[in-house]
Amino acid sequence: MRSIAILNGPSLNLLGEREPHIYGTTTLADIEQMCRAQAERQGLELLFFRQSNHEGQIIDWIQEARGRAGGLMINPAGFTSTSIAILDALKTFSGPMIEVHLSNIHQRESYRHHSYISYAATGVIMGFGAQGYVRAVDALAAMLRPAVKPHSFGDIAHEPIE
Ligand code: DHK
Repeated sequence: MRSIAILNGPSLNLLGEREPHIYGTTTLADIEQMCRAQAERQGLELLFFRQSNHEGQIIDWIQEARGRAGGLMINPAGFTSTSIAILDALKTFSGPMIEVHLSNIHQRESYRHHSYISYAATGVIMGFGAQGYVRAVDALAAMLRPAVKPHSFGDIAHEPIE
């Protein structure tokens, strides 16, 4: 399935005004536009881009993504270090999954260093600000690309170099 879903956790609706020295000045609406543009460039359908301050709502959306989206991106925000419930929901999603953080959580307070989400995530992108979301779209696109069988197209680029 060449489709992805993107979820955002608590207080990310305030991006742009919330601690801009840490999270930058790009708003969540800007990030959504960046992700939509990148998904289109990558030939991916962006099923939904959503944000909630409520743990149960995020879990419901993860369950909605099951069977509909091929890949998932999540910035769990403050739920990163607390939510076994979100981890359990993510474990029911079988496709590639990228955990994104705007900031480098390992440079910050020690209580932010542990991520329950990482137990389920295929990979983690952190510290690149809004660009991290765009790079995560690229990573999902690469993982959702149909595998190319070497030499199957008779394409010179696939010929072995002797
Ligand atoms: C966002 C938050 O809201 C924090 O709770 C996390 C994450 C870091 C981010 O960098 O995107 O600790």
